[in-house]
Amino acid sequence: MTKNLNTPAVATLAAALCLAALLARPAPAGAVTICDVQDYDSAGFSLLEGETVTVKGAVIVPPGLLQPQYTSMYIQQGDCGVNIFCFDLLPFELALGDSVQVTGEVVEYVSSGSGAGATTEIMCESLEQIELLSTGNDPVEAAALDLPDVNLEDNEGRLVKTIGIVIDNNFDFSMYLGDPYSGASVQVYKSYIEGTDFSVFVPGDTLEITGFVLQYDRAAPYLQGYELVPRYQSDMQYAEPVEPPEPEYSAEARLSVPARPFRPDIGEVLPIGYSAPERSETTIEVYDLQGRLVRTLTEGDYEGISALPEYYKEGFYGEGVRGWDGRDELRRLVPAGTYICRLEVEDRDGNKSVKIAPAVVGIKLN
Ligand SMILES: [Ca+2]
Repeated sequence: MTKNLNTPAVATLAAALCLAALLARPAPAGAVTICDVQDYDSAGFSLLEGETVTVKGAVIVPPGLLQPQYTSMYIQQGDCGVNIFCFDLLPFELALGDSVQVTGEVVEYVSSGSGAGATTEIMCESLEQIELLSTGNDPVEAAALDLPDVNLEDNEGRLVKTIGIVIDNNFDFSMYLGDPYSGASVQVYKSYIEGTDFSVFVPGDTLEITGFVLQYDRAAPYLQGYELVPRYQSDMQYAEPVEPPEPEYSAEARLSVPARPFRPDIGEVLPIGYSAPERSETTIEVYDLQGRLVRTLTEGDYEGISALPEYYKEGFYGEGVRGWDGRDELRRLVPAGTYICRLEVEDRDGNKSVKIAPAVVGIKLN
């Protein structure tokens, strides 16, 4: 029996919802979220480019900090921020955390001269389009990002913070923060007015920098050319050196055995590749198709080979290659045929994982 949705109760609920919608304060025409404004196409441009929208957000870069002669500020809502630009100066001050509502046209600023830019702006036509909704709020907390995750279109206009090492600089306008483990770097750029003094830092300093992400890309598609812009000197703090990242192991063990037959009778050895979580107990065995244990490869015929960098190896037990020479425990050559390699791993928490793969012992075909 199927339920009939056209019951009086459902009809009453729908009517109540309609009434609630009518009673709610109507949203301004064109009301969208800042994340809607920052949603982008394959060229890196806003999907709302050219449209007039109304957004709400909290001030993360107040007017007056970037440009003295215009109103240029950044506001953020959720994980998305955007530049607000007016040619006129705002007649009132705004503080960090103030909540504002802004109406304006979504513009992708690209310099007609250099073709560079692609920072998304909401351009207001009159200052009446900027309305202060509330003041005295807590400032927006900067999102803590790993350095390689800063240079993304998703972060443009947003307040973020990251830790890196000063690796290179033109201390007048910009310096570079690097991540020694991934090789990624981020350009840190000076805010337009007095802002920030990079000359107090030297290469090798580890800094945590808070700032908004600006884009100054030089060619389409506009998905590169990001700069991290600290607003104040206090946005740049000395920090502890970055720890090497935890090696990424899958929680599961992996076993890899070549599918081709190997010829132990002429001295070939089958390389059995495996990996396992750090410091786990690892056993590799070979069985015949009747389920009889043929050989335990607890002692590698090959040395374990780890492709990981040196600093990962400490305490590391379990990625590498074991060789099977096609012999049983008594070192007798096994008959040609199919065998089963079995990897059993028990991690530090006692979780067991078993993987099997076939191995084929071949013979010379006349
Ligand atoms: Ca952009």
